[in-house]
Amino acid sequence: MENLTNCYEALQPAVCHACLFAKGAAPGRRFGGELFPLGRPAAQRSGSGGLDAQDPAPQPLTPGSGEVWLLTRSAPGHWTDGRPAAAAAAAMPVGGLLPLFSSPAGGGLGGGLGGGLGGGGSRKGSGPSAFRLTEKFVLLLVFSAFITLCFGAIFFLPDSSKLLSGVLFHSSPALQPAADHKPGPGARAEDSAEGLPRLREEGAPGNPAAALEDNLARIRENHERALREAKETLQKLPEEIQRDILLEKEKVAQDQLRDKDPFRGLPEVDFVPPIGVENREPADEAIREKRAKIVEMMKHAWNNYKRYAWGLNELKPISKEGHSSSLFGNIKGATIVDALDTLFIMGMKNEFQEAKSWIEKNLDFNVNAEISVFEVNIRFVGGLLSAYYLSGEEIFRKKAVELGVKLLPAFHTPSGIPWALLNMKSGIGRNWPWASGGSSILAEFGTLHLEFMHLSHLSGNPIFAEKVMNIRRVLNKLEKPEGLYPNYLNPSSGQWGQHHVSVGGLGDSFYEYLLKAWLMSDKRDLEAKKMYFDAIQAIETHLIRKSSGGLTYIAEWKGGLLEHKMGHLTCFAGGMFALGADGAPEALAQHYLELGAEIARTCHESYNRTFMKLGPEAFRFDGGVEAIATRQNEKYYILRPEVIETYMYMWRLTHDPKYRKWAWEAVEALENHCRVKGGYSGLRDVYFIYETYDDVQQSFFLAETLKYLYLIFSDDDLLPLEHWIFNTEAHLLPILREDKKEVEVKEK
Ligand code: DMJ
Repeated sequence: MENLTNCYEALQPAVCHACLFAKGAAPGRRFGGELFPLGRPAAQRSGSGGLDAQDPAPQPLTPGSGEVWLLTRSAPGHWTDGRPAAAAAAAMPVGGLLPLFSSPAGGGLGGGLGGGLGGGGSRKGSGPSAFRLTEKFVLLLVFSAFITLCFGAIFFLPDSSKLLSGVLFHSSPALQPAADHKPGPGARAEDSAEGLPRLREEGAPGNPAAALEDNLARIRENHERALREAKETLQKLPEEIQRDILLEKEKVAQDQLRDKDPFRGLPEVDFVPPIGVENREPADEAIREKRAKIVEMMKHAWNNYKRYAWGLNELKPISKEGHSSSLFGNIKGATIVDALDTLFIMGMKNEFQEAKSWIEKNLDFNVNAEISVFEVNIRFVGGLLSAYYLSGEEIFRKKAVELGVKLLPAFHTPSGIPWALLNMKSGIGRNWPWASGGSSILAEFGTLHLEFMHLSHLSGNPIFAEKVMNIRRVLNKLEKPEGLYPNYLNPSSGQWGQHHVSVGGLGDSFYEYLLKAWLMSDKRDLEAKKMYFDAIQAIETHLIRKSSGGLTYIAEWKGGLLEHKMGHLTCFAGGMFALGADGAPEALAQHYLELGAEIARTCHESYNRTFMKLGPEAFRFDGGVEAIATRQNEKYYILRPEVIETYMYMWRLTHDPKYRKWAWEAVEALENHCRVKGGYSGLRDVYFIYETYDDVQQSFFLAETLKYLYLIFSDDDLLPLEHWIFNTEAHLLPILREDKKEVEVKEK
């Protein structure tokens, strides 16, 4: 804040003596009721009484603080001390309207206002405070204009970021605007928009100056690129520009036409019975009991949903009514579709049939409301595909393809990178308003691949596969900063937005889908494999760190600077590293398995260090803490699966009993703290000794959390990993074999 201080200093004595600051006020002097000090006590100020933008809201003055006093304004033209204007004016002593004049002789309030304050009445007190009301206002106006100019210069001059980092925050290696957001309870939305410049603790490892230089170079590069593009456009004749626009429009219109009616009906397919769905009881009795307990939990969640929220998206287990999230527009039945495959594999046959007949009669996609393309894809398309592959019931294939077609207009953008939000009736899309310059989100458009490949497979129409392969083409053409994928990509320009990188919210399942695209293709999609291993190598270099207490964590990267925070969402990565280990270059296979184990351990610690033994939404490794949430708004747990998901992969891949032990700890914690009469609820603070419920039973609790728990206490031949891929919502998709087609598409 020093530049503001300087700016203020420059005014002295001409303006500052007639402004908001007063040093050395007489102890105990106050008049006419309460006055409000501006900012922190003088002792905490830096420099010479500078105005600090981060000062808290005005507080009543403590006698003797020698503080700056600011009167509040109750109505235009009326400055009061918090009482009605008239009363305040009547009681107003010397300088009462602007009591902040100090004597040039150094008397300050104590001197300049001394008589007035002491005498408590005369407006015409001694000293320079005896300005007339109008003069005071003129001075105030001049001062405000000057302050506005100072701020204007800082924030609106070109290249203000340099000025800010160089002047305002010159003690910090670099400055990042923080805009970390995530839509929806899938918590792509859970991070909040802070939108303020934020200091980072650490620059590029070891060299903050270099990180700053890098940032500046990047800014320069962006400016130059924009200039180049503008120049190119300017060099074109107006007719050429016109033609380009027309071509662009035509392309989008053609796409729209083509996607409108991609089918004249679904081809017949031969259903190939699924592998590994015979559900044998575990031989070990203790394990059998544990598994039975998890089925009982599923029944509790399902029955309460059925009882209080049937047909609606989710259940509010405390209020015992339905819960609707805007992520699904007005599509209904999220819990029903999300739970289908869990019901199936747990052998809850009647419930599965109930769900199926609800879908036949009620699941309707002709909704005139915006939906999140990502959420609808992973939960609804994924859930329907999975139900089809498990049961062979045609209705699920039909509904999945019907919904897939409805999602196609999201791809009508100049680059083919889909919009985040789509009105399924009008086909109009747009992006989250908070996302960097109108960008689409990596974890959203990067998490369509598996489902869309299967839609093409089951419909015999390549259009879905083309759409997602085009996303990959766009990504592959772009240069990646340090080999990393930024979370934001502008669908119009096809260029990156802000250079924020995360393996948690906004980035997470993009990496997951690269790995799984390769596995799901029966390891034939070598491009996906390369993209995955290149990406995680860059992640390891730039984002993965070890705490002083020996915990490995994945930080977030913002334009070259690290934020030492790991989200609950990021915990899925333990399972991902372990699952991919097998395909890694030989020397690295063991390393990736160990990395998976390390992440699992860290995430377990994040659970273990809470009162509830359930993990917070985000935990930090700075300011003297490790794996602990420090901000109130990061202490919640919304029945998320990621930590248990990682236990599941680690159990399957290592059979280390500690993963079953940790999974059971989670079951006990869920039962002790999240289970209520009306179902299961998320918690607002996992460090607090009493449960404060968020009153939502998330649909992914049934789709993922309970399914992964069930698998941990089942034998490996239930849904073997060599045959099945779990989408990011834990829905099952079979590996697509080249030689042995699971589904034979027949021409009609
Ligand atoms: C789920 O919807 C999916 O796992 C998604 O990929 C991320 N978030 C939620 C659960 O936390």
